[in-house]
Amino acid sequence: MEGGLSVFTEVWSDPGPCEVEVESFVEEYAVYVEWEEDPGADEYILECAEDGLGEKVFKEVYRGKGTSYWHRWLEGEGRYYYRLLKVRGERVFGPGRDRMGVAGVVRQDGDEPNDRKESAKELSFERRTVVGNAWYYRGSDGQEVRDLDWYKVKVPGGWSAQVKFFQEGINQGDQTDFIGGVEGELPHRLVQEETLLLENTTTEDRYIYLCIRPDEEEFLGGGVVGGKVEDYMLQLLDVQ
Ligand SMILES: [Ca+2]
Ligand SMILES: [Ca+2]
Repeated sequence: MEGGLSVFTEVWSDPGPCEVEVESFVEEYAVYVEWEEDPGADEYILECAEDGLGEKVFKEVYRGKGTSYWHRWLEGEGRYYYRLLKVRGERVFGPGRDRMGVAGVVRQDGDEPNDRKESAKELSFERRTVVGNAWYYRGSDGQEVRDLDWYKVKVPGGWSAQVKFFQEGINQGDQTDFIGGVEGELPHRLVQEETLLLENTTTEDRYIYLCIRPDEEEFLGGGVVGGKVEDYMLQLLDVQ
């Protein structure tokens, strides 16, 4: 009898939390949203509210059994909040916490995903130059959406690699809008055409890592909300 009851409660348990993952700039003018499949739900409802129009007004953009949604054909550059509800029978559960996404005229660079050191992309003599981009946005409710990029260079023991950083439209020697640094050192505001030194102080070949990320205040441009996407370039100069 007890066993039967536990099967009953398991099958008919309420849906779990209504969490969404939101990804910006995967495609031009689009935001990608996904959520985990929940055996406790018959159907999902995804709602969206545009940022910057005062109080958030959520409207249904998807209803169905799927676990992801491409919100396409978004106009211009915009910030959007997404939240999920779950339907089981006649009952609606949620909404969960909303998450911000951003859409615009550009898409993320070809080295994504590289937001963690473990997913760093390699610079080498076969691939000396990399054009990347990164973004930082802050919504009216304080939510932040950001990109950071990890790269690595294989350096022989006792040698160093030199990697030069560029941001278009900045005079040589002026501060760029980016913060960067080599693993193990304090990240700092990058200067136009700055050369980063990736030293391998060990006696064995190893990868030395570097990270590039937006300077939040520069990307906000003095505002409290907003943000931008900006291109940059890295060039492997030398390994010696
Ligand atoms: Ca990037
Ligand atoms: Ca990244």
